[in-house]
Amino acid sequence: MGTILVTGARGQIGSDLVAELRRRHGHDAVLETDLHPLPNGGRALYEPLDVQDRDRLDALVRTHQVDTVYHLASLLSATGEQKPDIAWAVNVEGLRNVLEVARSHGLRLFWPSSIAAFGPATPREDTPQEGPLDPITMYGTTKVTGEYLCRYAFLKDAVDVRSLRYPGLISHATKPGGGTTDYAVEIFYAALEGDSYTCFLRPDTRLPMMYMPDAVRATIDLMEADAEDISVRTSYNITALSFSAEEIAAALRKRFPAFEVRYEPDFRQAIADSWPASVDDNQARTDWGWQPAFDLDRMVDDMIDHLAAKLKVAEPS
Ligand code: NAD
Ligand code: AKB
Repeated sequence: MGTILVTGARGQIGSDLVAELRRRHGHDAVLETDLHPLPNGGRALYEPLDVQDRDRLDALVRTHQVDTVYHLASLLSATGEQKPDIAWAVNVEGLRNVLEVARSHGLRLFWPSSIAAFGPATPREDTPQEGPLDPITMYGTTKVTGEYLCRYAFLKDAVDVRSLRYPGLISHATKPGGGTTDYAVEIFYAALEGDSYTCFLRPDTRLPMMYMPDAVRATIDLMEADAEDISVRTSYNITALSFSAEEIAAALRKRFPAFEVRYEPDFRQAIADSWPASVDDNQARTDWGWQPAFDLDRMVDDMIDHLAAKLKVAEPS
């Protein structure tokens, strides 16, 4: 087996995905890459890599005998609206670099899309696998472009590239990196640290979400599925649960009765309003057996356990 290279490995998903890949395959089987050199040497197998630098990616693939890439480097939806040129350069040109290196070295590739690929013309409930893709953001535009670039690479050059349209992801290891669903993580930190929380979305804003252990398992399951079972070469819808901002606040209030949440919607409200509230992921369930494990209550309890330990605060009763 060759080395697994992960781009954007120090981000919210990468930090959990790398840990799970190393648990399964061994520490030295996974090469982490991200923008900046590590502050201390550490034991990590790590190389700085800007995905806009195709030659360096190619050299790393050769040197480390890479056979699989999880390409996570990206700007997210909120940052993408503030820096649209960089979002296009990193998300689209970066993906083109990775696809070209995957083609020339025969690599297997995972690349994530997002619910941000959808837009106002899409049915908001049970958004179908094959619905219209009409994003209103630069981030969503890069995701739709990316989906079609992946399918093109598969059809034209037989690149084995697989993809999931992740919903908003909730995790405790690494804070989220500038998205519209970040509130659903920030709200846990506020509750555990004894603060109130000011939410940048309206209380009734309902979005599809997933707990990180489910997302990591879905990602690896998709990559391990038999090629003949993969019928979607743009990107698979997947989801686990949908909740509104006031529903997650209420779930937290069961454990922190004094927890206060205020609502001050900002520019991210329009982004959230253009996304699905729930997603139909039957194609993923049928093709490769996708099944989430965490519902809202189980996720909230697990997040609280882990964050209490991380922040060294007492768990609520
Ligand atoms: P993140 O922002 O937490 O991490 C992204 C990482 O990419 C960061 O560590 C950053 O340093 C790195 N990066 C940025 N520019 C780079 C460049 N030019 N070269 C190399 N690295 C660069 O993002 P994430 O949440 O881990 O998301 C990973 C992928 O999953 C992205 O494609 C994102 O669009 C997608 N996704 C995430 C979510 C979510 O809720 N987290 C939902 C849907 C899709
Ligand atoms: C974001 O909010 O930008 C991401 C996503 C759903 O793609 N979490």
